[in-house]
Amino acid sequence: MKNQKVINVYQGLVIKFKDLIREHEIDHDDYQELVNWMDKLGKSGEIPLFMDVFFETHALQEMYKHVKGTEPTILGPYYIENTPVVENPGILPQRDDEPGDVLYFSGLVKDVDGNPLANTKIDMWQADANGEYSYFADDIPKDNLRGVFYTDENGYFEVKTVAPGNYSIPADGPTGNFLKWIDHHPYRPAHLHLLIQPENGDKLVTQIYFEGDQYLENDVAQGVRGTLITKLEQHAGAEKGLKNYYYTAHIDFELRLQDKPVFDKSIVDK
Ligand code: MBD
Ligand code: FE
Repeated sequence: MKNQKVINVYQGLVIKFKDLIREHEIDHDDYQELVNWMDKLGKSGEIPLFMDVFFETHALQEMYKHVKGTEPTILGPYYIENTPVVENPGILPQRDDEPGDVLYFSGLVKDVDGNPLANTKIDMWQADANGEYSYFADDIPKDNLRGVFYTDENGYFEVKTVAPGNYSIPADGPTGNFLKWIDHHPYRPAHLHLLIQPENGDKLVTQIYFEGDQYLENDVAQGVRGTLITKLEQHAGAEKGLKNYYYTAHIDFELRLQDKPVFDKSIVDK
């Protein structure tokens, strides 16, 4: 695979790096430290994490700066393909004693002209109430809080899950070290991940956030967009036969069917 734009970015990095070395009068010990840190980043498997935290959001903003509809945001490093298909309305796979507050999350999927999009595939994944993702934390069952469902004939879906917890990116590895050095906390606001694939059109990679979250303004990964914030509405549990209160959250999506492909395969020259 040869992608000239990617080559240009790497070449630009080499040039900028030389400038930085000169600007900061880097000596050989400094240089060795840099190499060691990069080596650790690679060996720890955190390169995707580091890239997604610091750069992915900018690539998406560049790509969508001139288009209307729901804004895309970071895919992040924790997406898993082909998780279980669940009913709509349905329940995201979860433990019998899944910790956290029950959340009924619903949405209406339309195109940018307001036409409902039936049979749209929605891939959803999220951290549990403790901020941990299945597949990336020990002792969480496979596919926990991950699933795929399809919108009904009105473009509507509803899925029962739990409210995601505040999320900290791993703080002990090379990415966490780097954040300490630059004096930044490792938190992201609580979020739901969605990958939305309409029958005819391009997919939308996005996330949902909630009003009042203390990290909306200073997300370590800068993934928050105004159109992606909704509200957690609290309800008395009795009406759903629950002992505790529960939440609902709703959001409308406006998908671009032709404006601009999300992944333009034509720029990749195999
Ligand atoms: C996440 O859960 C995430 O959503 C992003 C964007 C980066 C790191 C971890
Ligand atoms: Fe995430």
